[in-house]
Amino acid sequence: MVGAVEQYLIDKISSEGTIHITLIDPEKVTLSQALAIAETAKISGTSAIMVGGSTFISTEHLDDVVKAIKREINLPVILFPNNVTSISRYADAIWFMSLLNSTDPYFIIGAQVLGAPLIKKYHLEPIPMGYIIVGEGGTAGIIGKAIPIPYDKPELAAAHALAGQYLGMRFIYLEAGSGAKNPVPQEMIRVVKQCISVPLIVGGGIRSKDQAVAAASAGADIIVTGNIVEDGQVRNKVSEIIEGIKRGKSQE
Ligand code: 1GP
Repeated sequence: MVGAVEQYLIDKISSEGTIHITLIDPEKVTLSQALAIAETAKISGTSAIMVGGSTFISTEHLDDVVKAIKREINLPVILFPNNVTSISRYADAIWFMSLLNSTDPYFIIGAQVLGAPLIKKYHLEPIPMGYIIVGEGGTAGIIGKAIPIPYDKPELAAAHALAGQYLGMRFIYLEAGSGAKNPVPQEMIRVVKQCISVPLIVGGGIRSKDQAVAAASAGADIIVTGNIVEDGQVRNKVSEIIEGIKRGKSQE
């Protein structure tokens, strides 16, 4: 069943074309920094806040970050978990994600089995998503024991994405890894997008308006940026990226 947050994302994508989501890694920010990022990102036109990181996190700090964001801004907060410890009862929804190209069954179905009862107990909205690590893969690739799909093998990314869709996942995420030197190339986005009919999320290493516009025009429905909001230039950067995406779409 499609829940309220998922419906909100779908409606936004159909009315605006590509949308932007801001990722906050609770491990990298204090409470007040998280709040400042979320507020400025909202003003800049971001559509939702994702909270999560690739490594270790105290659930207490995660809860505090999510609560603070929820108190201050009225955007959906979606958890982006790396493990069962990344579940906060205070969020609105959670990407219920499987790392499709992991070599470890724990990241494909194990953590999900452990987390599912907690998600039910907390009344979090699960949004089924197939997660595919590409290119360098970064920390997420190492932690998730993935075999990252090389950028020159877009057809392999498309096969993974289609398999995810056929398994019932309602979003597909192409992840280059946070801070990746090179974001997902246009060709890979294009080939994957042509193959699937569910919304495509693209993230990792997107730092400039041009990179965001390139991803949007290749077919990304959702663009996620994280790192750029942690360096104190959130307003300029996020506004620039969102304006670029919108302008790019209106010129198509
Ligand atoms: C990481 O895709 C996200 O999971 C965002 O990456 O931090 O490089 O923007 P950046």
